[in-house]
Amino acid sequence: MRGARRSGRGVRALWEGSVMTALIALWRKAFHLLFAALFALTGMVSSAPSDGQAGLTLLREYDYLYSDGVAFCQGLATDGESFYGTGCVKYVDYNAIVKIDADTGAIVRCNDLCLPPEVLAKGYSHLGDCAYADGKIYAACEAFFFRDPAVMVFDAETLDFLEYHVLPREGQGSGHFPWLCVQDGTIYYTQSRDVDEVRLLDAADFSYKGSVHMDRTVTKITGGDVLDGVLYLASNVGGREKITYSVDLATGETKEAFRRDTGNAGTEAEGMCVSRTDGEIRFHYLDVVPLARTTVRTYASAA
Ligand SMILES: [Ca+2]
Repeated sequence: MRGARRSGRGVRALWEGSVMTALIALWRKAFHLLFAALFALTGMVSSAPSDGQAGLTLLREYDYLYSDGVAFCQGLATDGESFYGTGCVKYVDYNAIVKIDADTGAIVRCNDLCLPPEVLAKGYSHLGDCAYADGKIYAACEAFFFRDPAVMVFDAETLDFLEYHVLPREGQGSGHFPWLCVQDGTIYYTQSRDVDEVRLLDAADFSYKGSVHMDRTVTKITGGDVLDGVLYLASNVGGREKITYSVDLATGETKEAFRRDTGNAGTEAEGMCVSRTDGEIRFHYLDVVPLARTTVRTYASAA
């Protein structure tokens, strides 16, 4: 009897889930047409972005209208072959994870409403920057009132939700948890504003490993990734030019590494990731003009 009740609920949840997915698909089509018409009428709102001023050369950009780009307006990760993106719309409990062909920019898979109802019920609403490691996507996630921020884990192939882990109390700080990255079994993260330390988790059991003190304070940090012992932090301080900081993880020395002209003063710098393929180092950034477009920009580094 109990089993029958459970399966009845399961069928209803499945039906409700497919109705929601169909509604989102319809919404997406309608808004795609609307935005395409709008941009055709008004032309591009951005001037062409130029190269990073200190050692970044723009190689490629993939541009998406809001109807598609909302699904990855927060986080960006790569395994070398694909990009992975995370997105959310606060207050309406919309959240998503996508997989993008890195060679073409085509969205090959999208999991709308990727957080299960029991996780949403705990107040988790804001997916931030994400990272790829060992076939999984890890994403920073904040809850209402910044209580108990958690790492959400997804299968990188299916994009299905796997599990979540609340940050240990001593590593929660202000509760702001905008981004994370994973490198050699360690999860790195910071809070968003007035950042003067990098916090570390053990990726195996999500226990707190301590922090690296930075020798200067930076702010509005929305993404980060580690390369060769250096943590790169994307900042969303206003204006069309966006700063990337570097933090030497051995000494805490923090410097401005790059400035990028995004071509639009309304751009928000969101998630980022760094990749190395055949010795070629690439910096990838997610630039979002709210309610308009999401752009993935790839740069070569002279460093
Ligand atoms: Ca990332």
